[in-house]
Formats: sequence, C-alpha cells, structure tokens
Amino acid sequence: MSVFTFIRRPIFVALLVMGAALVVAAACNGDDDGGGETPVGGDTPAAGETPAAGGATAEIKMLPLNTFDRSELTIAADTDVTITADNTDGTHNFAVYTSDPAGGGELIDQTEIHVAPFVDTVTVSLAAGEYFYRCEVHPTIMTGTLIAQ
Ligand SMILES: [Cu+2]
Repeated sequence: MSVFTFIRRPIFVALLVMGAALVVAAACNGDDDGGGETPVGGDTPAAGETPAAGGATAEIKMLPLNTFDRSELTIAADTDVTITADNTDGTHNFAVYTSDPAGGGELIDQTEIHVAPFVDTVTVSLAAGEYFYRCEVHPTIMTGTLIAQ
C-alpha cells in the first residue's frame, strides 16, 4: 500500500486537489464555444455525489456530536478513488469495509485515528457495489454506506 502511504501526506493531497481543480477549469473552458450551455462556474460538486470529472476523489466530514456529514457516499467504480476524511471535531477515523464487520465484513483500508482538526485520506479501487464505512472510535453510531458505481 505504498500509494496509500504516499498519498496521505497533506501537501500531496493539496496538490492533488489543486490539480483536479485545474482539470475541471480546463474542461469548463472547453465548453466556451458560444453554444447554449450555461457554465456552472463556482458550483463545486458536493462531496459524495456524482464524482467530479476524472472521478478520482470524494470527501466526507466528521462533524460535532460524533456524526459524519453523510450516511451515504458514492464513488466511481473500478478506479483509484481518494476519499478525503475531514475531521472537524472530536477524535475519529474513516474505515472502509466490504460490508458491516458486525456481519463479517472485512476491512479494506482506513485512516489513522486523529484528533480534530485533521484531514487524512484513504485510496480505494472498488468493483461496483455497496460497501460499508465507519469510524472505529464510534463504530455503532458513525456508519454509512459506500456505493461504487
Ligand atoms: Cu468517530
């Protein structure tokens, strides 16, 4: 998992995000041909919805009261996707499983456990299907469904 180790360096993540933004900006400029399309400038896709162009990133936040900002996260299937876990409050991590480990699901990858504020990443490449995520510190109340499609 050398890629995972490398990619968790915050500076690399920052560069990755900037690079993705440039790609999106370039793609938008390509539409500037007088056609009827209205540019959606400034409309940053909400994390966890349809993956951005390139489909390689997603984001989830840990919020006060030991909650994730979403109970469902959708990513692109069959490609490396870097999921950024933005811990804004408390002590948490982000762990991806094949399914709920309470039912025998196996760990795919996870971040370290961090005290907020902290940003860490997990990179996964998953076949289409439903998976499970949770925080290991709060495994019964911080859970969600990861959908690869
Ligand atoms: Cu937690």
